[in-house]
Amino acid sequence: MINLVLFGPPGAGKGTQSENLIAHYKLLHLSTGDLLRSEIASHTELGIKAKQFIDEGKLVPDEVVIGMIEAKLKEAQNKNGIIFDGFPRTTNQAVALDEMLTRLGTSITKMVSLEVSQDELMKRLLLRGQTSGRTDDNEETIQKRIAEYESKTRPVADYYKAQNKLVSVEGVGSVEEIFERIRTQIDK
Ligand code: B4P
Repeated sequence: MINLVLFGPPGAGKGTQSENLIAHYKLLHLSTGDLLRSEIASHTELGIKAKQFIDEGKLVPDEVVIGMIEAKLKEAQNKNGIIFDGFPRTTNQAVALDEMLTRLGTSITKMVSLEVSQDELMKRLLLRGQTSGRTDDNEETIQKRIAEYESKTRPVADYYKAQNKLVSVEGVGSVEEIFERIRTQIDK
């Protein structure tokens, strides 16, 4: 099994690169951002709670996202592996993920970290905001999301570095160029 964590700040291109990776390696895609947005659209209790955090640019509490991932992991059984997109975003989530995968007799293969400057992130997300309808793609909320990333999410890279699983990829260039860089790292 190939189990990948796709990592990077908001707008780094995690969702974009996931699409190519899923098709190429036949992986199950688990995006906590997509799962949360789908809960919000369905007006579930979880969605109503999550929306308050997302609209403020804050991370949704760990127990909410960990529970959501645990429920979805069962779907991975007939796949080559899983791509975790936007999860884990805190060290607590990373520890919980390791425990869940150990119980399933598997583990994370690599974490791919997409490196993009803050100016470029802001540019991309403001552009997406013009058409996405996402309530968190406005300048004030993007600033908060980047700050939340720096304080709570960036340390997750050290967690995987300590396990010798972290690989960094330059995340600026065409979508195809970046995909080739990621593929080279995974196939090593
Ligand atoms: P996510 O949905 O994960 O959103 P993201 O970080 O904004 O997106 P991503 O990096 O995937 O960007 P994309 O490819 O779309 O999270 C949203 C919110 O949900 C979080 O803020 C948080 O509140 C909550 N949440 C999610 N997971 C959580 C967790 N585990 N714990 C707690 N809370 C959680 O790319 C962005 C834009 O750039 C797109 O418009 C794209 O077209 C463009 N782009 C991509 N690649 C490009 C390239 N090479 N060149 C130019 N533009 C590019």
